[in-house]
Amino acid sequence: MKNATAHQTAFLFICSLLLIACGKTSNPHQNSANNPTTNTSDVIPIGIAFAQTSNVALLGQEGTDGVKIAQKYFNDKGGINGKPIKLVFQDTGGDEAGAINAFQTLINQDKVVGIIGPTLSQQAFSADPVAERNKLPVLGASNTANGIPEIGDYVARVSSSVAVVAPYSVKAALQQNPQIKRVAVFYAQNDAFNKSETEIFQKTVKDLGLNLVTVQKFQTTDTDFQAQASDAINLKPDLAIISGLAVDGGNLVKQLRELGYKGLIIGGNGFNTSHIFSVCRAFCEGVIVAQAYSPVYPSKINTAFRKAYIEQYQREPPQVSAQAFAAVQVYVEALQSLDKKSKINKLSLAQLRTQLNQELLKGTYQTPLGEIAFTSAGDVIQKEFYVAQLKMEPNGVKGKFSFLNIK
Ligand code: 1QQ
Repeated sequence: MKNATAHQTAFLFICSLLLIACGKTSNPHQNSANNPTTNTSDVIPIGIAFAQTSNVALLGQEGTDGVKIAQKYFNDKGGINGKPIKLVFQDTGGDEAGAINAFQTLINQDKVVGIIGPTLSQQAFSADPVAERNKLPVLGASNTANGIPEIGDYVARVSSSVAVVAPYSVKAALQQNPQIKRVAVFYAQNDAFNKSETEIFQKTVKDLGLNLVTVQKFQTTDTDFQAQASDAINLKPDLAIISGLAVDGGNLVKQLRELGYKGLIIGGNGFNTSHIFSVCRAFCEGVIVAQAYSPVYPSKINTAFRKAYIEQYQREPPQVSAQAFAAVQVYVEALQSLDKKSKINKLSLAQLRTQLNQELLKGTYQTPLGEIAFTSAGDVIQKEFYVAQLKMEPNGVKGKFSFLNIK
């Protein structure tokens, strides 16, 4: 009896090991190095390192939505001179360790030619150096903190910096209410992007001659903002500016309103997702958010992207999805032009990664974001920016980003 139990235990143990192994290889998002589909002679693997789990998953999902539309769009058009691209997904979760793991798997196991990601700047500062050391390009599609392109020669981004985008929302708030004088600023102090964004907001406020009455700090994991909201309200601000991610930022909006704050609210780039609606609901009404993308930008590729997106997801494409699409486009067009110069299947993986990095920085791309190019450091050069205001249906469940006319 004892022996039988021991055998059963051993049997179960082996089974679970097998299950883990099977689970790993049967995951459609994970291609092992032995899988022939990762061989660049059949398809060209591009790594996608977005958050699929954690409190960052909502933003990560919008990136995933955008790259999937791009994969189909560019493969339908013939891929890289006849050869399709294949996106290989690795979940970064919401922290630095998860992003580093995802990068390592994409580089060493999936043998991708380049990476798009990670979702947060906070993760990029840790994970991008891994790509730099391994000499393959990484394109940020949603990293907006100052200093991202400067991480290294292999690091670039299609997501415009907070330094460029954030001031537009302050100007739009002043356009709506020229009486604004007293400004309360809130920011998540445990996140690199939010720390970078609040510096820009605070500088803009001072440059415009407004009175910065308080700077309140919180964590992206916080749910209770009563102390910060009451402290700020006591100072009678007529504008509140929040740099946080969607869930914490949305809850702060809700609690400011519940405590009686009536003035305008600006949300930073962390608010740039329709998932914010379900957090602050009716209290989201009127929140102002600057944008690096407009769904109605008049171009052939944006019209095609928007149509495909609406067909697939039944809503307007958000900024992060458009940026993620643009990142795939940069890889596709840079690979196409590289292939014309020096047949890419003749290159070793190391050569291909290095030459692709050089090639992508040289190009000009007509993307859904408008025309983009790169500085020599790898920062995106983009011309058009926008400001939207959240408009909620009276039931507080559904909402939309309503684009403002800014002068
Ligand atoms: C960053 C960001 C995030 C809010 C985008 C998902 O801009 O971390 O840089």
